[in-house]
Amino acid sequence: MPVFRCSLDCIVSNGTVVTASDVGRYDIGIKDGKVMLLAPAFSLANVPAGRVIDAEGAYVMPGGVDAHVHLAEPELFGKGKPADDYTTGTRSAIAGGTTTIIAFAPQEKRETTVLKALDEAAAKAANNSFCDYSFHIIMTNPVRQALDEFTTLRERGISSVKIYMTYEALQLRDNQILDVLLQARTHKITTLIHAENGDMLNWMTDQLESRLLLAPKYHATSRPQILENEATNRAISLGQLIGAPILIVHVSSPAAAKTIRKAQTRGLPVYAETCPQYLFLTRKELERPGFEGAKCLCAPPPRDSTDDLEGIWRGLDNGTFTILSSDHCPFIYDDAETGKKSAITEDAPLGRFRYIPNGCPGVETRLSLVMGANRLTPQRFVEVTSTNPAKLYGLYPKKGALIPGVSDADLVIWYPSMEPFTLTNDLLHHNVDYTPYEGKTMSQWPRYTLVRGEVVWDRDNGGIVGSRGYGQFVKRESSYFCKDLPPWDVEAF
Ligand code: DUC
Ligand code: ZN
Repeated sequence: MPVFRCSLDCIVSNGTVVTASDVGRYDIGIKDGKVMLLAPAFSLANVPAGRVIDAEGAYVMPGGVDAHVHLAEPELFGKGKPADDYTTGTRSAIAGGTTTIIAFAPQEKRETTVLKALDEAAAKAANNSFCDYSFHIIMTNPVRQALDEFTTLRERGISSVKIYMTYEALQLRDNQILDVLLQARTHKITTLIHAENGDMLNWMTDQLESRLLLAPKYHATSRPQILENEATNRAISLGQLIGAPILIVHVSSPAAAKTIRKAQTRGLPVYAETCPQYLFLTRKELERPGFEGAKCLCAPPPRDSTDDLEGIWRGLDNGTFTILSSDHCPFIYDDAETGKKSAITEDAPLGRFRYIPNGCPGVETRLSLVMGANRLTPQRFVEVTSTNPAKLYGLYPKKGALIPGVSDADLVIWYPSMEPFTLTNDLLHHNVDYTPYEGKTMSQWPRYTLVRGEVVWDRDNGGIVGSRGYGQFVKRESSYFCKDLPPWDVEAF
C-alpha cells in the first residue's frame, strides 16, 4: 500500500480504467489537475482526498478529444452560420464526455495572413469555454505571407492546417495544395484535407437543378462516392509528391477508405478520420418527410446502404481510421435566416439542396453513440476517440493518456450499467433545435466528466457543474507520428 505524506485533491476509486493499450481495476489519484498515480482498486481507500468519486467498477477513460468541431464561424459552407459558439459548443462537449476540442480558425479568401484568423478565434474562445481547446487554421488563400507565417503558428502552439478541395469560399487548386503541403512538411505541420471534387459536385448539382430535382435527398445524388474517392486519391498523390503527412477528414465512403488503406500499406503518412454520421446514418435519412431530411444533410453525405456503414465500421476496427471525430457543424433547423430553412424559397418549398447549410450537430453524442454500439474493444474506442487525436495533433501525453505526473486529469466516467433511454434533443446542451439521432435508444452516457481534475459534468447531480471560462487554450507540439524529414528536393525526381 502506498504511503502518502500529502493529500490528494480527488480520488476516482474502483474504476475499470481503460487506456489505448490496457484495461484494469484501479484507483486514480489526482493532484493539481494532473493524474498523480494509478494504484490497485481500493488501495487508496485511506488516503486523504478533497473528493472521492466511486466509479463502482464502471469504465474510466481519458476524456474525449474531438478534433473536428465548427464553432462561431462565418458563412463558409453555403448559406448559414454554425449556431454554437465556444460557450454552447464546449458545454455540449463536456456533457458528452469530451474534454478537449480542436475547432477552426478560418482565413478569409481575401486575406493574405492567417494570424488574423487565429487571433479572432482565440478571442472568441478565451473566457468562454467549458473545456480545453485548440484550433486548426483553415487556409483559403495560401499566398507567400500566409505560408511564411507557419513559423509563427508553430511558436503559438498550432501544428495543423485544414484545406478544402470543394466549396466556393474555400476550394484550393492543386498547385495551391502543393504549396501548403511543402510548407507544412518544412514546419512539421499536419495538413487536414476535405476530399470531395468540387468541380464534379457543382456539375452534378447543375444537372439536377436543370431537372428541378432540388429536395434535400438530391444532395446525396450530387455527391456520389466516386467524387470523394477521386479527391482522396488526388490528395494522397499530392501528399506523396511532397512526402508530407496528410489527414483525410470525415471519410464517408468505403471506396475512399480502401484507397486510404492501400496508401497506408505502401507506407505513406496518410491518416484518416471518420464520424458517427457515417456509422449510423444512410442517405435514406435525407428522404424524411417535407424538408426534414435537411437535418441529416452534411458533406460528404451519409452513404447508400448498411453495407456502406459496415465498410466504415470495418475501417475503424482495422486501423484504416486513425481518429473518430464529430464534425460538429450545428445549424438551427427552423431558422430561415442562418439555419437549414434559409434554403427554402417560395419557388422551392422543399428548399434547394445547393443552398442548405452542410452539417450536423454531434459533439455531445459522439462518444455515447459509438460506446453504445459495442463494436470496438474498449481500448480501441479510447484510441480513436482520445489517444490518437491527441497524438496526431501534438497534444499527447498531456491529453489522451493517463500517465502519472504527466497527463492532465481529464476523465470520462461511465455507468457500471445503465437503463436504456430514448435520446431527445431537449436532453442535449448545444444551441440547436434538433439532433439527427432523435428517438434513438441509447445504452450509454457519461456519468461524470472531469477536466484537469475538476468535475464539470455530473449527470445525476446538476448536469453541467463546470464553469464557462474554465477551459484553456492548449499549445500543441508537432504530431507524435511526424518523422524527421530531409528538405524536399525537386531535383530528386
Ligand atoms: N461538412 C459538413 O457537413 N459540415 C461542415 C463542413 C463540412 O465539410
Ligand atoms: Zn469538411
